[in-house]
Amino acid sequence: MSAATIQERLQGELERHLVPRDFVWGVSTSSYQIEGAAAVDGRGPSVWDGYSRVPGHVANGHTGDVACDHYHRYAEDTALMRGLGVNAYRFSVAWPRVLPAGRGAANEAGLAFYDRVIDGVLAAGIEPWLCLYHWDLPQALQDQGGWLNRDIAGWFADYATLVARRFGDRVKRFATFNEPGVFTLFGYGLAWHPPGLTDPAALHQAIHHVNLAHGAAVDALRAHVASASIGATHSVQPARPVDHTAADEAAATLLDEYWNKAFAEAQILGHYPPALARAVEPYVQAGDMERICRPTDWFGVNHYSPVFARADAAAPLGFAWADAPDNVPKTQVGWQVDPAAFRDTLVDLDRRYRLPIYVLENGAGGHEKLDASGNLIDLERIGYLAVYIGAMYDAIAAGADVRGYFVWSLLDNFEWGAGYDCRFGLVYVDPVTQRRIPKASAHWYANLIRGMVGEAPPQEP
Ligand code: IFM
Repeated sequence: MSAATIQERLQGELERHLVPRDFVWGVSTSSYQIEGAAAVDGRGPSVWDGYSRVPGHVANGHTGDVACDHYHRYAEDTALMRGLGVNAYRFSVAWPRVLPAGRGAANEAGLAFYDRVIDGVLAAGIEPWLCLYHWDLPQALQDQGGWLNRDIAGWFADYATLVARRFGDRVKRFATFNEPGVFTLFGYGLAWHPPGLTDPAALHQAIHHVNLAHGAAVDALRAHVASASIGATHSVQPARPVDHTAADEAAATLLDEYWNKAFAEAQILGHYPPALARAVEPYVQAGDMERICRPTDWFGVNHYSPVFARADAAAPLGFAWADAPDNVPKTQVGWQVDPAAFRDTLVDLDRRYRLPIYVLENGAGGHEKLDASGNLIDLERIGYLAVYIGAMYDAIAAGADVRGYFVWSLLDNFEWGAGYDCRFGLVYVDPVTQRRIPKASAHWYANLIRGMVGEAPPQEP
C-alpha cells in the first residue's frame, strides 16, 4: 500500500468516528537535543555537557553546545509547528537552565526563555506539554551523587515547584520524566549515557530514587497548578529474545523489567516487577511505594520498535543488548519496523494501567542528505508514520483509549550518542547554517492533520 493510499484510509477513519475531533496531534522535542546556548544567560552545565566532551562518547565528537540553536530560533520553530497544524507541543525544561546549581537560586533569564516559548506556542494555538526531565541533570547535582543520592527526590520536587509556580498559569499538561527506563539503564547499566556506569547496584538505587522523585513531583505539581493534568512518559517496546533459547527468553524478560516495567508498574500499580523487587529492596524504606504511586491523569508512551536481548553471563546485568535480526524490515538506523507491535503495545497498556494514553513519541531515524534541488523527500519516514498511525487506529478500534499522537521529532537534533547524523526530524536542520527545511514528511503530516482536524487549512510549512 502506498503512503497516499494509507493516508486516504487514515482519513476515512475519522468518518468512522474512530478518532475524536479533540484528538491531540503534536510534535515532541527535548531541551538538550535542540536548545544549544549551553553557556548562555546563566545556564549551568548538565551531565551531557561533560559526557559528550569525552572522546568516544558521541559519534564524531558532537556535543549539544549549539544543537539546533532553538534558544535563539524558537520563534521560527514555533512558526514551523504552526505550519504543521499541530495542536500540541511537548518540550522539556532544562533543569540547569532554570536552576544552574540544580537547587537554590533560580536563573531568571532561563525562566524567561521558557516564558517566551510558552507564550509563543499559545499564541500560535498550540498547547504546551511540559516535561520536567529529559536527561539533562545539572552537573552540580551529579557531583553530589545525582540519582544515587536519595535527597534528589526533594531537589526534584523543589524544581517542580519552581516550574509549576512560574508556568502553571499557562501550562496544564506536565510530564515528570521522559523515558526513565532508558536513561537509567543506559547510564548505570550499559554505560552508554552519563554517568557511564555498568553497576547493577547503582542502577537499582537510581531506579528507586527516580521513582521517588516522580511521586514527589506529582504532589508538587498538584499542589501548585489548578487543574493540572499529569503523567510520565515511558518508552514501551516489546522486549524480545534474539534467539528462541531459554537463556535468551530469560534475558528478554529481564530487559522487559528494566525497560518497560521498572517505572510504570511502581508509579501506577504500586509495586516493582518480580526480579527488580528483589534488587531494589535494600533501597526501599517504609512508605516509599505510597510516595511513588501517586494518582496521575494519563500514560505517556514513546514507541519505535521492538528491542532485543541475549543472555550473557559475563555481563554485569546477566544479559546483553542485541541488534534486531537480519531478516526483518528496518529503518535506516537499524530499528525494526513492526507496526503490529505498536498496536499490541497500546492495547496491552490500556488493559494494564487503565489510563488515557498519549503517544508522546513515534518516528523514524535516518541518515539523510538533501537532494540536488535542496529538498528531502523522506518517503521511508512517511511510510513508517503512515503504518504506525494506522496501527494506532487499529488499537483504538480494539478499544484502547488513545487520545493523542506526537511525532518525534519536530527537528533533526542531537541524537545522544549518535550525534547529529542520525535524523528524526520532520524538518531538516543544517547543522552549520541552522537553516530549517521541512521534509516531505512535514507536508504529509500537515495534510494528515488538516484532514483529521477538519479546520481551516494551516499555512504550509
Ligand atoms: O531522541 C530520542 C529521545 O530523546 C528519546 N526517545 C527516543 C528518541 C530517538 O532515539
